[in-house]
Amino acid sequence: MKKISRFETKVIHDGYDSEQHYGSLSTPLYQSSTFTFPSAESGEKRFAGEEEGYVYSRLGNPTTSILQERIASLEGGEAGLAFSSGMAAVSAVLFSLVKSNDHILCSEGIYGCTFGLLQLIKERFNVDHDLISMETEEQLLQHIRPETKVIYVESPINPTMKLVNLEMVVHVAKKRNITVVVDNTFCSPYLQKPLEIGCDVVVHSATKYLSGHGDIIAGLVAGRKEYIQEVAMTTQKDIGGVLSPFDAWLLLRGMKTLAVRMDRHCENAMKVALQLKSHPKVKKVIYPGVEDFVQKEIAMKQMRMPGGMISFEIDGGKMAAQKIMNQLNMIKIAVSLGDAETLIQHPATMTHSVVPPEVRAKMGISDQLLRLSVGLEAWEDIWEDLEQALNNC
Ligand code: LCS
Repeated sequence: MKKISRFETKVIHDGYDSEQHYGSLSTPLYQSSTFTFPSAESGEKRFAGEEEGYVYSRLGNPTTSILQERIASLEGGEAGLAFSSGMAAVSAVLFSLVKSNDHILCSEGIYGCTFGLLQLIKERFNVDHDLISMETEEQLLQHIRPETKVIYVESPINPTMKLVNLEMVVHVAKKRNITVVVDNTFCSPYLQKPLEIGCDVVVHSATKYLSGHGDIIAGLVAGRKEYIQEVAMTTQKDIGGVLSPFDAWLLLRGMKTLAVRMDRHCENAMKVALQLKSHPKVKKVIYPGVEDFVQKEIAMKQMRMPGGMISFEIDGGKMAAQKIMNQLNMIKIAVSLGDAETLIQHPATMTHSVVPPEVRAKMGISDQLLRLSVGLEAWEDIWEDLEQALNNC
């Protein structure tokens, strides 16, 4: 097949050739835990890596392989790997890159469970970390130690929507042989491609925009072939957080509409953000698409569009935030994001409740911050629901 270069086409076709599967238009689902060998000798060779072929679905599965090839192609990586959750992906990547006494430099603001994982590996395995805002090269250099092995970045950061200048991070890391890992969950490869900027590894909670339908928990990783193979045969194989073939199949199905969904998420979010900004009860709207977004230049440089996530603050602390959530009708109160349904959550008591209050404050997560995952409904319906909730509080 002729090599395809446009994202909207790649997301539907890459990694799959129907002619090799009896012409099946839909990706076949190989719902099998194990694979038979034609002979004992063949089994021996497959275990020794001397013969191509599947062995056991924790080590590889044909449906999952299609998904892995697709995410690699979309992110501009050489290879991809699928996991049973975003956290399985994040932990497998970190465990593959650090050992005791190493150090991780991390963006100040990360998903609550990633924060929890960093605490765990510090306490149990003596891998230290620092959370820093990563605003300047000087600040990064001040915190890099001889034992720093990884710079771990979320951009946009969950839930504060702060950005990290990926080009700047790569510039600093490359000279020092430090691996740059980017959690690209909030953007998806349609909006941002960290590997093309020079970052080394991309991780995803594919539970979110990539799946898009709120029906699976999944993680994906993309990067260089040699590195991905090493993770596949070490921290994935031996810890075991692989994606089930059925969930790989659902994810492939969901991903086909990624580009059209992201266009609509972004369009809706822009309109809702502008309305929120003009409402007297809203103190602050944090959305990379609005004119007064402080890191507008970085957004324009590294993101195709501003995304579907908005954070906003109202007056009155936790009580006021909860009151607004309880007033909503169509918009659902739920964690997760990137689904067709608009979701609202309160980071201080939900996704980031495991982060100590003083660290939350430093990250910019106040008790009156609300996070909105703008869905695919008519934007007027999303806004009317928010407006009536704000007016009635
Ligand atoms: N990375 C980011 C940026 C996330 O937002 C999440 C989950 C993960 C990794 C972990 O992925 P999972 O294992 O859940 O697939 N974020 C969530 C959130 O903001 N609300 O609910 C889950």
